[in-house]
Amino acid sequence: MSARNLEIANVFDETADLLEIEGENPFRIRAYRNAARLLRGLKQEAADMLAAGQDLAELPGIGKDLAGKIREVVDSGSMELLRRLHRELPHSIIELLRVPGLGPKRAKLLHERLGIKTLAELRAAAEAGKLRRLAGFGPRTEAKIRESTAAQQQANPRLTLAAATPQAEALIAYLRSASGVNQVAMAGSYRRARETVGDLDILATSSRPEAVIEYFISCGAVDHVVASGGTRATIVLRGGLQVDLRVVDDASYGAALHYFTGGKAHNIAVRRLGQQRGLKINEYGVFRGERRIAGDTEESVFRAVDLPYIPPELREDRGEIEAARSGTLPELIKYEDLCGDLHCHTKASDGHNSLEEMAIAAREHGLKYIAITEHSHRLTVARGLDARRLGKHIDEIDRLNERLSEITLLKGIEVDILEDGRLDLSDSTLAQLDLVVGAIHSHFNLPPDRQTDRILRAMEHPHFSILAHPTGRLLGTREASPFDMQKVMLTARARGCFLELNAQPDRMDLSDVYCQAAKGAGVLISIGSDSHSTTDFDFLRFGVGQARRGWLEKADVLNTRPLRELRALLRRTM
Ligand code: DGT
Ligand code: CA
Ligand code: CA
Repeated sequence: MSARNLEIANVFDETADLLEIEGENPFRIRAYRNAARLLRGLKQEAADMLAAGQDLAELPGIGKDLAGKIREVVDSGSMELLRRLHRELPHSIIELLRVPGLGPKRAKLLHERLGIKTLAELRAAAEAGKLRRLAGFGPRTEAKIRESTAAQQQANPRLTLAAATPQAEALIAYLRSASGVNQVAMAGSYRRARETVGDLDILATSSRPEAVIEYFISCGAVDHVVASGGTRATIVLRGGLQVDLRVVDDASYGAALHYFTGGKAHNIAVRRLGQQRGLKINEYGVFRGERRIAGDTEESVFRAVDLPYIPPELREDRGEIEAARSGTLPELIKYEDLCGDLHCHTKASDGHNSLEEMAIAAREHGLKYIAITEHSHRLTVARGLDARRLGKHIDEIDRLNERLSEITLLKGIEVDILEDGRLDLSDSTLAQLDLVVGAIHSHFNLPPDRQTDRILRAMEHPHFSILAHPTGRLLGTREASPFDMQKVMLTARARGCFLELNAQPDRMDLSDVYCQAAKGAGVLISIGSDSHSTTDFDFLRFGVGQARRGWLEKADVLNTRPLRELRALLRRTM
């Protein structure tokens, strides 16, 4: 399927906006806007007109140049000019354009005068009353922007992967039981294991798509149907999560799965490889002229452009295509590679279960060891342990270890990193433990230099093993603390310390990009559930998903090591 008029119009409008921010010639900008308007009103699909051999340059206001651009979008789904603009302008500026009342002119002004590049900066400036001072803004406009940025932050809250998972799994199970359905798969950001999802994208194959769509939209969990047609539907579930379903033939399954898995940038790059080989790639298959030469499986799509299979988590156009081409794709870590979990809590601090309950749950999750890491006493809200209570807890762990089989409890602590980089317990107290997990729970917004020094100083302690949830971000609530991550990684590497990938759904901290950077810096990652109850070990799977997005292999992750090897690595920090 080629791009529809509406899609082409959107590409043109966005191009016009970005050209305007760049200060392009107004005539050229207007030409794109006029063409977009024309396309929206056109009775016939431009793609069909092209297929019928019509010359689009005959349309009013469409010259040869624009006709060529329309053809480019029809064929490739995108336009080189727009890609160039995207490369040149920061992504956040492009987001600013979507704020009601903020056209390209104003966005440009904000950027030039106030240095505003992101929605967050815009919101802050509006709240601080800085906008009204700009020519053409005034208090009314400022108030409007303040409202719409606040609303925008709430309007489409992205769901954490963990929050979307039960709904996704239930829908997949529901669709599998539809009559006439052959294959069903999740696509989109969910399949790529992004830490949050905007909506769910499901793909099904059937020779009777209408029946499948009908069945889908009558699912009990549906709040309302946004749109539904012969082969596609969009619904909103009770609770607000939107879901797109597409139904295709089995012969198109691989191509459609690839297309709807995305990410967009990856798709564009793969399509371009196809073009270089004279192939057209879309959600129906890989075509040479009219003939479909591949598309029943994803492997066949990749093979058509001379690539090996690329796992979904890597499909972000962050180097995976080059790596695939040169045969250097990572062999990504799998859940089964995990041997243990080095971050969990019990009732002794703010967890909900006993030591023994946690140990048994961990064993049931296939783990061979867990580290018990209660909070330290500074964190009074979490009933943190002082040296005396920690001593008693250690004794209890020793006793339990004697009784339990096939699971080992390691003695740890999640010690607070104080504002000046000291730790909340003395070195001699920490020396009794198997590992020390250090964490920041206060003063998240120190100036970056001081925050960096604080973390480096904490890591210099003789018994510091793992930096927990390094950036302190909470998805949708708290930004990452600004500090010099590169320095922290280099120090961790020099000290033999580790960084955590905290798998709590709203933390997922480190991010995928930082995981990849840690790997590059030669620092091992500890995937920790930060469990506060027996079911929280389920979060580890999302941690593994994030690690895969960060290109991590088994060898890059600390807790894939069998206990003996782990102890040897930890001793270097203790
Ligand atoms: P999300 O929903 O914001 O978490 O992110 P995605 O990646 O799931 O994005 P979504 O739901 O808009 O689209 C799912 C996939 O479908 C996307 O990753 C690539 C593909 N796709 C959607 N719209 C377009 C499009 O206009 N052009 C191209 N090339 N691909 C698209
Ligand atoms: Ca999606
Ligand atoms: Ca979608």
